[in-house]
Amino acid sequence: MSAKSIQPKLVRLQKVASTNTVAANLAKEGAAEGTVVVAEAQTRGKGRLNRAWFSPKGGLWFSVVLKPKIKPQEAFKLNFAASVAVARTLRTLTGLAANVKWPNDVLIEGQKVCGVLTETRVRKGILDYAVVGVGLNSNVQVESFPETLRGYATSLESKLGRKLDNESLLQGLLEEFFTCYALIGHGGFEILLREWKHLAAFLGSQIEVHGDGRLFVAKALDVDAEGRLLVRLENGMIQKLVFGDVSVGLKQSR
Ligand code: BT5
Repeated sequence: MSAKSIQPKLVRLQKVASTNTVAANLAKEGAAEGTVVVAEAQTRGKGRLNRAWFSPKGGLWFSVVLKPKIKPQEAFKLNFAASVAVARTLRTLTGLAANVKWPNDVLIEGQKVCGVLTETRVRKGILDYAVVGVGLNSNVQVESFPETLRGYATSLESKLGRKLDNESLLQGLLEEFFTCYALIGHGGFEILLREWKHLAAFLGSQIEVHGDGRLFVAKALDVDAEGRLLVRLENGMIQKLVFGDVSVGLKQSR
C-alpha cells in the first residue's frame, strides 16, 4: 500500500499509560499500518530515554502504527516527517510561526509545544514496525505545567488565548503526516529535510548540548542526510551528534 492511500484507523481511548505503548502492543498483534491510538490523557506519557511526558486532559496525545519499507537505521526519518507535519499544520491552522528543533521538538517563540517519540521493533535486521508518538500541548494551561516546564514549554491555548478543536487538529496533523511519510517511501527524504531546515530556527545559533552527563556549548551548523546534527565546538572542531544520544537547548543569553 502506498503511504498516500493510508486511511487512518482511529482507536480512541480515555486515559492510558502511554499511547505509544498501546500502539506498540496493537502492532505486535498485527494492527494495520495507519492505526492511530489517541487518548484524552496519559498517566505515564514518555519522552526519549524514558523521560516523563506531561500529558493532562486537553492536550493531543496520539501514536501512529507504521510499517515502512526502510532500514532500521533510517527510522530517524519518521521523526523528521512528524515534526515537519506538526509545524506545517500549526502554521496553517493557527497562523503561529512554529519552528522545529533537532531532534524531535516543535517550538513556538522558542518554547516547546510538541515532542515526537519514534519507537521501533527490529527483527532479524528488518524493521518490523514503527510507532510514531506525537504529544501536542493544545488546550493545556501553562499554569498547570509542573515547575520544571515553566518557561521552557508552552501551549497553543496560551499562545492563542483560546481553545482549539483537537479533532480538527488531529485530522490536519494526520493528513500532513501521511503526506510527509509518503515522501520518505518515495526517496524524497531530501525534500523533507530541506523543509525541516527552513523551519529550524536554531541552525546558526549557539546551543547547549546535553548527553552522557556532559554539557557543552557549540554552534549548530547543519543536519546531514543521516539526521545527525553538525556542530562546531569552541575549539573549532566539528562534531556530528547522533540522534538519540543528546538533547540540545538554545543557549540562554546571560
Ligand atoms: C519528547 O521527548 O519530546 C517526546 C515526547 C513524545 C510524547 C508523545 S505523547 C503521545 C506518545 N505517547 C507517549 O508516551 N509519548 C508520545 P524528549 O525530547 O525526551 O523530551 C522530554 C522532555 O520534554 C522532558 O524531560 C521534559 O523536560 C519536557 N516535557 C515533558 N512534558 C512536556 C510537555 N507536555 N510539553 C513540553 N515539554 C515537556
